Amino acid sequence: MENTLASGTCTVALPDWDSSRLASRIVHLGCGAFHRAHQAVYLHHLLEISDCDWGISEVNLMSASGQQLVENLRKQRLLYSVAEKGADQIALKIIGVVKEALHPALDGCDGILQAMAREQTAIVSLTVTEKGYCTSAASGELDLTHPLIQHDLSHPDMPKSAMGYIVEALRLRREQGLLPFTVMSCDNLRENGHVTRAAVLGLARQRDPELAEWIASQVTFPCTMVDRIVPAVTAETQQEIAAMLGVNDPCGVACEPFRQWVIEDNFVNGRPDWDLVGAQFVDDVVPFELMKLRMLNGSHSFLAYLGYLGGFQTVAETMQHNAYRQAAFTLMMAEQVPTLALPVGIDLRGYAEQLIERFSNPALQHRTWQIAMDGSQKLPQRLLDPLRQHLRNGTDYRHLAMGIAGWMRYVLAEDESGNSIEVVDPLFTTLQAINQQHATGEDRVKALLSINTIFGEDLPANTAFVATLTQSYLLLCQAGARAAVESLSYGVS
Ligand code: NAI
Ligand code: CS2
Repeated sequence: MENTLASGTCTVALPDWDSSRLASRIVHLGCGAFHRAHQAVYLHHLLEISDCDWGISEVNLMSASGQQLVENLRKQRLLYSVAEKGADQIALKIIGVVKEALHPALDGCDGILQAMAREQTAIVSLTVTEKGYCTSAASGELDLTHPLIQHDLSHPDMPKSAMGYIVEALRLRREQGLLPFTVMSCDNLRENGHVTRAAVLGLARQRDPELAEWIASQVTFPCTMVDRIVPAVTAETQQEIAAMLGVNDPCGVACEPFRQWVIEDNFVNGRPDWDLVGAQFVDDVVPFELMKLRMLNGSHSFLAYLGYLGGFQTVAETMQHNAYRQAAFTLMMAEQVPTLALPVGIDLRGYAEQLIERFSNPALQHRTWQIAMDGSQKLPQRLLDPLRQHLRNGTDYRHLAMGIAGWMRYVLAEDESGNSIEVVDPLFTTLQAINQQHATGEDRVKALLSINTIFGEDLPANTAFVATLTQSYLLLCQAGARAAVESLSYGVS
């Protein structure tokens, strides 16, 4: 990377510090596209304007592609590029915050646990996707039957799950008399800090109640709201970055220019001053999280299922269709906003209008298929929590019902032209069994509603909801996604 950058065609500056300035004070689990374009970018900007020495030890716990990324980072002096793509402008940055990159297949469990248990490690942050917490999506409680958790209970010093690594690293720190670290989730879960705490304590209690007590009293788990649309990297993205850099960067990512980070200011062992570069520290993140999960992610999932079924490849393409754009806005304003309670001064209409514009960014190529992934982990916080509020209040929820119907039709794994859909979901086996027994009609809706880790016990028992959902589902199957979205025609203008 070094040489070609020097002779390259772009005006991109390399960071004017090298990794010797950095101490690895943050261990980040889940060095995926989002982390590289969000938390790492905030820290990069902080290093640009201050003499802070916070660096990141990047860890991927899973997959061959995660290992490949770690190997590639090492090959390019731990530098990589981020392309911020607006509708008609691109800004490219070379990010210089990574101090080391680790993977269990390269460094062993020990290498990773040692990094987490080093005295200087003050924060362990996570973007391990919703499923990485091994919890039930409906209740947020640790799933003790989860295969990774079962493994970690029988091999506690050689963990596989993110939760197992955190518990074992905290045990080592306690044994060595070190301060604990803060555990900071940056995943799209409701009350992500509370979910992480419940999962970590759930596992620790099974291992050693005294350790669990120490964690409960010493470790903090701040909630965060994180936002930046970062599509999965494609060959096209890589070519585009290579054309700007004059060199291939297999670790490069592309994202939108917008970024937001709201953080509960509750750290036990210090933290960077991220607020100097645009992050917001608050006492209570939950209202911001709910706003983002329901308005942004809720409408993203709605657009993903119904957009994919309607034949649209990307969110931006879907947004060009008037009925979808109108439906996304009405979903936000008429069905999500009434379920929120934000501090005074937050302009939710302005937020919704900005989301419509962000979703319409043609430069992003954010695939509906990508957002549709892992729906069993996403529906509760995006569509089902607000729906419950409407059921309690007796208010209208037809867009939410159509979004859920969209998921039910999508996981049938066959599109409207009879082509197969590659459904990616940790509950795929359960979904497949339902597809085989109940491919159509009312029975299918009932069978899917009986997955209680998604829908709980209350929703399948609510006859009014089941009737509305079934009606939406049948309409969607008979008329197709585009007509079903058009049928939601009342709008907020
Ligand atoms: P990605 O697929 O690029 O990266 C996922 C990361 O999670 C990889 O490092 C992978 O090794 C790790 N991972 C996956 N399953 C795991 C498991 N069971 N245990 C431990 N690690 C696991 O995805 P990306 O785009 O980085 O998104 C990750 C998460 O970040 C999302 O699920 C979401 O919660 C959050 N996020 C993503 C945004 C985006 O636009 N991409 C924006 C806001 C939040
Ligand atoms: C998306 C999110 O993939 C998805 O499910 O809804 O990753 C979305 O892009 C981010 O939350 C934006 O901050």
